[in-house]
Amino acid sequence: MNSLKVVRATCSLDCPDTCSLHISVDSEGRATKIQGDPDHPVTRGFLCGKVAKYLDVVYSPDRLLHPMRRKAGVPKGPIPAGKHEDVFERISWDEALDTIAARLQAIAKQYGPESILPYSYAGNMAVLGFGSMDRRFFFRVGACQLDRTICATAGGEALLSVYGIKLGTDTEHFRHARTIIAWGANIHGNNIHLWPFVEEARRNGARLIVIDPYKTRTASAADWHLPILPGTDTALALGMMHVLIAENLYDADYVTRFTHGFAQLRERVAGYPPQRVAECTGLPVEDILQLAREYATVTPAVIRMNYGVQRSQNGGTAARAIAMLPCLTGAWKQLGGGLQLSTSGAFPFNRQALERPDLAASSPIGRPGRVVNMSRLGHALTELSGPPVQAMFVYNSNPAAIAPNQNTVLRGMKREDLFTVVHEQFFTDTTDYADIVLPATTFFEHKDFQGAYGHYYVQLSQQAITPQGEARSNVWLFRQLAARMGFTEPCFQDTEDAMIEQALAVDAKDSPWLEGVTREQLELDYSIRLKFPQEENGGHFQPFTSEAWFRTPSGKAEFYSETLAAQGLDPLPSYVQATESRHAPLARRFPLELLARKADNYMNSTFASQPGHRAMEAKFSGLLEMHPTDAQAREIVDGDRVEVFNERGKILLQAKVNGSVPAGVAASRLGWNKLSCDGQGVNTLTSETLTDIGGGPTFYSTLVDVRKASAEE
Ligand SMILES: Nc1nc2c(c(=O)[nH]1)N[C@H]1C(S)=C(S)[C@@H](COP(=O)(O)OP(=O)(O)OC[C@H]3O[C@@H](n4cnc5c(=O)[nH]c(N)nc54)[C@H](O)[C@@H]3O)O[C@H]1N2
Ligand SMILES: Nc1nc2c(c(=O)[nH]1)N[C@H]1C(S)=C(S)[C@@H](COP(=O)(O)OP(=O)(O)OC[C@H]3O[C@@H](n4cnc5c(=O)[nH]c(N)nc54)[C@H](O)[C@@H]3O)O[C@H]1N2
Ligand code: SF4
Ligand SMILES: [Mo]
Repeated sequence: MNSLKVVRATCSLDCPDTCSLHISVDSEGRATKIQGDPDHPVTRGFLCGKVAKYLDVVYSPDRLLHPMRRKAGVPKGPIPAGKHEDVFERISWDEALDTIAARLQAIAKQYGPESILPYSYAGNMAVLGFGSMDRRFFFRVGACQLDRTICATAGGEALLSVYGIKLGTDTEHFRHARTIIAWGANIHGNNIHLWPFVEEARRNGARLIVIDPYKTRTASAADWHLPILPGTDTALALGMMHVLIAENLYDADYVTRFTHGFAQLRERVAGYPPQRVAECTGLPVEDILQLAREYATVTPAVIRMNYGVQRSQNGGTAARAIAMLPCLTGAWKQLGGGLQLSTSGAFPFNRQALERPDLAASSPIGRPGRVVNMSRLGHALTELSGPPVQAMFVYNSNPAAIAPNQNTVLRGMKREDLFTVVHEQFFTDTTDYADIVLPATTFFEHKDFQGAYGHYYVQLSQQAITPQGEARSNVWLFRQLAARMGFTEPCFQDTEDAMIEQALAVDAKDSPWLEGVTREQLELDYSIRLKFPQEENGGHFQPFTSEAWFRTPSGKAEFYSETLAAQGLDPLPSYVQATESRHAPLARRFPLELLARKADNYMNSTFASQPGHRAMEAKFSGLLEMHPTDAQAREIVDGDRVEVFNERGKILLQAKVNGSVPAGVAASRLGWNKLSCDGQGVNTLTSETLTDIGGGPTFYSTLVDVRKASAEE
């Protein structure tokens, strides 16, 4: 194949690694190869198994390639594979845009613009694709503001409450650590580009410790796996602090200079002796002692916390407590020590310029619309009044599969009086409920740029090929729709390049590390490391080593948070059991704690319909992983068909009785509803309960019971 050029792009999937890519394009304009950039310090020339297969996705025969409209009288609901033509008829882009504009205008007139709900997340995580022209459009309409909580707000708020900024240990510095704790972090499954640094550290004698109720690929490869009971991390972190303080293993110098509220913390952790913590967490006393001692003495010690910890009811507090640990030991002082949850706070792009909230003043209501939490979509579509939601506009997301409390979500999406538009690459579970479907581009087919939440590089993504069929980007779509709605503000005509420049036009005071990062420079270099002044002076990027790093009210790391107290929350972490956990009253009816997990070979629900990805995931899809004790108690054997149920619904799975979960815990994985044996996804079982901090979802606080399925099922 005569590859004529190599286009430099960036993977825009929702992944901390944000890989820098080389896409080879032949003389016919067809992409022939995708590779990781060999010179990028984090990508290091390799890709995850999911995106190594991305050409199959771009050129899939199943791509949604033209705008379509639901045929008159065809009810909303699951469409059997290959039957889309029976439900939808092809229309032109002109007709689609005119129809949408007319319907949105009519709905806004009748019910008010706040009856229009945008629904998007990070199917596309690049800066423009994630949120730019779309935000301008919905502010100008006066639509609901979507609170984008579905992933990371509990942990994000927790980190902010301690440090005031979302920064962490540099991925590239993990190689210097001697103790690495993966805490609710499936590094090998979800964050594979951290793995080579972990391995390098281990070659130099480091130990990898995994704290996760599930035996992940990471846990299997670790030196030590602590299978903690779900939702009990706060107790473990406080127990470790108890030991650190009792045995004088903390760094008094760091604590005095850089922390706030140590006296109160000391008092609080006194209530968490190892014996009590062992009862909460299911871990032996000796392990808790050893973990604390090893963490404090085998240094540099770094914690890779990921968002698994905060997907439970008290997950905000748990993330907060874990985030405090390196402030007690002073781990930040050593190169390779510290903690990483997210690096995203290092990239404060100019969101005001991108999103233009000021446009809301020109909307019919003269202000930004009401706020709707995306983690309570079921509630929003079935119960919200004043006004009810009458139109939903979905892009970058597959809510029919990924949102909690699925039966309620689907009952809402089935409403014939709800006007639903879905902009998608594929016919997903969500397009099955659409009135209009619109074809979306992949990152091969549009230009964008990106920061990251797992490294410190800003990257450009060039368009590699012309869009397939009539696919169009998110930016293009909302630019066109704005014109049809008669919005005359010049910002609705901005080009991609202009918007990249606007995003990078930042105040040095707010965004010191973006200084000198321009579109022109990105066009030359593709990937630019943030400008950390320490590195320019020959030193290293080591956050939280002086007072200047902290952006909290006290200017220090806050063990005690007056801000949380003012919100009526506990200013210090304390362990509270979830409403859906093993010792809660509800456990008498539904005694098993379900981990409604992500799949290793999909990206949330993305790729779940791709044959190559399905083959990689086949060993796990449709399974309920169980402990032998729980299986025996229900006379279930490996391979049995089982019904998993709670008050919200039931799903059919196949029992896998293995050693991957502790007794009392079960696990299943996210995928497409319509590709499961009963058409129901794992989120049938999850609830709309929100986290203690940050209003996030609680996928990992779910109680269920299991029984053998009857023969006819
Ligand atoms: N292969 C793959 N990669 C992905 C994704 C994917 O779907 N597939 N999703 C992407 C997305 S959206 C995100 S947000 C990132 C980050 O994704 P993560 O937040 O790392 O993902 P999870 O797998 O939800 O959680 C990590 C681990 O936390 C564990 N866990 C669950 N409950 C608890 C608990 O109470 N305590 C502790 N200690 N651990 C717990 C889970 O068993 C899991 O192994 O990954 C991204 N990368
Ligand atoms: N049970 C359970 N549920 C979960 C989770 C879990 O761990 N367990 N994880 C949660 C988390 S962390 C997250 S982040 C959410 C993720 O939820 P979503 O953000 O909805 O992610 P995906 O399921 O990957 O769906 C993204 C969709 O966007 C489409 N897309 C991609 N690029 C573009 C584009 O440029 N334009 C448009 N218009 N569409 C595009 C893709 O085809 C895909 O169908 O799921 C949450 N749901
Ligand atoms: S999904 Fe993550 S690991 Fe895979 S190519 Fe994209 S950024 Fe890299
Ligand atoms: Mo996520």
